[in-house]
Order: sequence, then C-alpha cells, then structure tokens
Amino acid sequence: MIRNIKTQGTDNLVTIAEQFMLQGKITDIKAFGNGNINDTFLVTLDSLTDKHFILQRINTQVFRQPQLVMQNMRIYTEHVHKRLQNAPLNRRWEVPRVISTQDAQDCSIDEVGSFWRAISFIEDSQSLETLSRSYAAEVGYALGTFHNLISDLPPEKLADTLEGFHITPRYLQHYNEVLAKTSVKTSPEINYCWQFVSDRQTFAHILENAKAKGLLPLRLIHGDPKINNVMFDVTTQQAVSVIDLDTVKPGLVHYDIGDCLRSGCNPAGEETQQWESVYFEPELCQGILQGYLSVAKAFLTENDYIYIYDAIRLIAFELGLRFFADYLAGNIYFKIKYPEHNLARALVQFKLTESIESQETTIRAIIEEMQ
Ligand code: GN1
Ligand code: MG
Repeated sequence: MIRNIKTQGTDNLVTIAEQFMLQGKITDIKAFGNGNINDTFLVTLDSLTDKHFILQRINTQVFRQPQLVMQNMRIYTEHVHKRLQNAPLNRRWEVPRVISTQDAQDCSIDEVGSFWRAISFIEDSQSLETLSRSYAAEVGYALGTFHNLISDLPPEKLADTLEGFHITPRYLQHYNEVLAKTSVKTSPEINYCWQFVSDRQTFAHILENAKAKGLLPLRLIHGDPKINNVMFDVTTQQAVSVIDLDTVKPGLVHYDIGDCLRSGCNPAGEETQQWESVYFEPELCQGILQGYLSVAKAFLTENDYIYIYDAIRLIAFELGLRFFADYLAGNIYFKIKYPEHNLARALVQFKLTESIESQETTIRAIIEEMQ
C-alpha cells in the first residue's frame, strides 16, 4: 500500500497546526524532508519570533506508544537544556523543543485518531542528503556531542519506544518468517539479496553477542543519526543540531556509529537508482570518525573500538535486510514511492556492505590510528 501525504487536506492541516500555536498566523504548510516513517510538514508563520515549526503525524503502526516517544523527548530535551545552561558549548548548538498544544498537551489527536505533535524548527539551518569531505568531521562532531550531552542521563530514565530496534538477529528472524510465508517471484536482484542475507546469518549476531557477554555497555543513543538528521548552520556551515528524536533510547553507541557512517560514507546516497555503482568512501569515514572521536574519545572503552568496524558493516547490512524483508512482506513498514522501492533500497545497502567488506583492512587501519 502506498501511503500518500496528499490525502491529508490542507484545510485540515491548518486546523491541526493551529492547535499548537500561541501566536502568529500560518502563511504556509508544506511537506518537509524525506522521512520513511512519519509524515512531516514545515509550518511557516508570520510571527516575529518563531517563524517556523515542524508538524508531524507519528506513524503509530511503528511507534505503538507515541505518548512514550513524547515523554522520552521531554526528558531528553530538559536534560540537555539544563546541561547546556550550566556548561555552554563554545559554539552554536541547539536542541529541538517539544511545542505543546494550546491546552498544554504533548500531542493533538485528530478526528480519525491520527497522532500529531509539533517541534521547534532549527532556524537558519539545513540538512544534507550526501556529504562532501569538508562536512564529514562536522557530522562526526554532531554525533559525538549528542552522545556526550546525554552521557550523564541514566539509560533507564528513557523508555524503550521501539522494541527490537537495531537488534539485527530479530530482523533476521522476521525476515525468515516472511520468507517462509511468501511465494517470491525470482529475479536476478531478488536472488542477489537472498544470497547476500543467507551468507551473513552468523555475522548478524556480532553486536548482540558482544552485548550479552558484557563487552559493550548499554548507553543512551539517538537510534537514527543518518546524515540528514544533522542540521548545519547555513552561514558557518557548522553542525548545530541533531534532530529526529523518536528513537532516543537505551542501546549500543555502535548502532549510532554504524548508522552515521553507512549513511555518511555513501556518496551516491541511500535513494540512488544506480545501486551497482554504490561504494563506501574511506576518506569520508576518516573525517566522520575524526570529528566523532574529538568529542567521544573520553567515554569510549577499548572494546568499543574493537567493534567499530563490525558496527559499520552490520548496520548497513541490517538496513538492507530491513528494506528487503519489508519488500517481501508487501511494504508495510517503510513508506514507498513505487512498488520496487524497498527492493532498490535494499540493493543499495547490500552493495554498500559489500564495499565495506572489501575495504576491511583500510577501515580497520583508520580506526586503529585514531585510538
Ligand atoms: C527510517 O523515517 P526515517 O527516515 O527517519 C528508520 C531508520 C532507517 C531510515 C533509513 C524508526 O528513518 O531506522 O535507518 O528510515 N526509522 C525507523 O532511511 O525505523
Ligand atoms: Mg527517523
């Protein structure tokens, strides 16, 4: 099923947006960003103070307890605001704010039961879909700063809003269940994906095994730090915020490092149609890690370093597996623009994984020399 944001009438959107407004008049509402799960809109106001805010319909098929997502977001933002007040950074850094409804709620539920929330927009900033070398260290700095600012918030303070998220063996199990139920038509692309997954069944457990053995600690993580969730100041071109806080919850920092690198070091971008030319760029990897470690070195352990390469490889593989399983299941999780979209996305991630694997020595050397 293809879900289409256009089915949400504009009048209706204005009515919903007005629930969150304390001042000004709406002059524009438009679809915003490239999210695969929630529906996101940028609301423009004629107010002199806050000129924009983000309006989102949370996908409650994915986030079954949206109230918990909002609760986490409040706890996270309050903690970080306090920390920044006590010890400001020596450069611009912003944390998105939850905007309450006029009757002081975290969300507004419309007549069809959709769950809407509003978040402040980071003014004078933009996101990037692909990275050039000059931005790589900034992306790493942003993730490191994000981790650093929550490193003193006990992980158990935040709820698990998406059970199983980034637990690769669970995705593998789901994939095997889907496969058992589906009569898959075969094609060279589908065979490639099927073979790709079947050759990596043992590898899928690598981070969860390390976690179970107590080698890697649970910390608070972002969950989805792909590069277009990092906002850059339009003037200084420095990273100024990490947005999309739906999946901030306990996990391994390796999920975040892997996700940031699998998205940042793929110059073709995750939506490219030319999957055969997808590759992992080690120079971008070096830049991102350098920026990350400039902030994160203080809290990483020796074991953390040992698993960085595996994390990069695993999260690329995992995302490919998630896209492929969703394609086989009939596209019920990720939004799609055309029927084979999730298959195309899976091919991109598998090709990227292949490129990571073929450059293992180089990538491990980059990590080694930064310790
Ligand atoms: C989804 O919706 P979006 O684009 O923020 C997904 C991430 C994937 C990403 C791939 C909750 O994020 O895990 O890495 O697509 N989010 C969830 O682009 O599943
Ligand atoms: Mg997201």
